[in-house]
Amino acid sequence: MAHNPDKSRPPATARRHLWAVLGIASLLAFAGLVPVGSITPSADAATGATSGVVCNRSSANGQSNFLLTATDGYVTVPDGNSIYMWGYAYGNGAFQLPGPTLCVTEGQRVNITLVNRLSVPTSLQLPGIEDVLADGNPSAPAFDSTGKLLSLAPPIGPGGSTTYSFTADRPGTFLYESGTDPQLQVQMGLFGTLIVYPAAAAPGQADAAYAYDTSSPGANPGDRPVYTGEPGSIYSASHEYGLTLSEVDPDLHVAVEQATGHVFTSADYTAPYHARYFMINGRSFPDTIAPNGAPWLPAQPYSALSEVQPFDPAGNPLPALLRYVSVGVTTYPFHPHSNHERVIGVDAHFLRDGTADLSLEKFAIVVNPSSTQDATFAWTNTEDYEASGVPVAVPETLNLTTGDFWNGTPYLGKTGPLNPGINQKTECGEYYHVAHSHDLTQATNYGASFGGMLTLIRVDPPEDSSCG
Ligand SMILES: [Cu+2]
Repeated sequence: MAHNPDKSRPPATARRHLWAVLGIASLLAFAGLVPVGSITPSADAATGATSGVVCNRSSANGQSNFLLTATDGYVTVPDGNSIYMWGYAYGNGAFQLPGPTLCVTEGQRVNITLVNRLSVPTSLQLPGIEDVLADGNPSAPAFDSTGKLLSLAPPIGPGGSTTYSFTADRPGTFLYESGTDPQLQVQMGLFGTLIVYPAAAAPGQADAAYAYDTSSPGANPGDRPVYTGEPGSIYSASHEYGLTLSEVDPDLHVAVEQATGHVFTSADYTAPYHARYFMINGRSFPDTIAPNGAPWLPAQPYSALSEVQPFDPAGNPLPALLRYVSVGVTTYPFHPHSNHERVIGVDAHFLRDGTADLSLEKFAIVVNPSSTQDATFAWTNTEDYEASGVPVAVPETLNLTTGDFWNGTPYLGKTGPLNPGINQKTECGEYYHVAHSHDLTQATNYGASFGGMLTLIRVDPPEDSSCG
């Protein structure tokens, strides 16, 4: 398969531009903590939030019905490159990466119709979901006449469609992805998240039985558990985030784009596999921290920024929830700076043995391919940053280039005069921790450090809820 490898290389000018944008903030970021200016919010129409899970719901008569279209499009990466992808559109809408997050309630019958607008056969598989029907028949693997596996689910030819039906019989975080030649089609972008919420506490429903502490003045009727009947899985419903980890070999994508006249499969790609881009929610840093629905990322709608306020037993007692999904070909050791995260569930199973709660705090959230993990996170100010400031040396003003990601102060909850010529900074007094793959070759954009599978955790001062 002949293709032009130069097409996948970002221009040098784009790489230099990236460095200019990141500048001093990146250095501070890897020193441990980075204070940044506020990002202009672009409110998500569905939730009103600038980050966090954006649910697609389509529930009627106790069932959830979704339409997905397998199609193609392009995503952008921070070095200026544009990458050909396949992906799932919501309904008849536009291509997006990752596919739309589908939210259903435990016990519901779920029907997902997949329309194939690609030039190759495809299908849908839902790891961990049992008794899936495809157009009313068991969704079984398909083999050719010699017994070779063709597809993990009945393949849908170009222009065709299939409806998958199943009962969401347990809550948790699932993924959906291509079941046909997945080593190629998932790499190309055919993946998304399925969230099953507990029946007892569906989104927006209060459920006193799960209240963290009903005597607490901070008890929030919107708080809910990840897992039915598991108080250890309760989180703040307004602080729920999805982090889908993936990677891209751009040469492979060029080869697929340029293939014409035959069905391109993973067997046709004989060049060495070499991932150059590493993504969270289909974005590479610094795009990962842009808000949901950022207009300059039309095909990559999901932010990977997490937003919390300091833990407070009275005012903010509940942790945030991070739903990790991996669709890569390797294991990603994802490390959030600051406080550890508590892994409470793996592959939509709460971690327990009998009566023993087996959830555990982790330095690195190690997410395996085609696997999910649920982790809770509460930020406690163990270093007393509010009093002592961030432990990085602030450069002299003469040595400082003030860019998009520097707010002029290293202190949480402190605001002050703006640097000369700087407007609309230091709006919230918030600051940011880095969270990234601890395999630092994956925190890169085509080899350039401080990119890729890297995002931020935003900590807002407790007294200013309007910035949360
Ligand atoms: Cu780090």
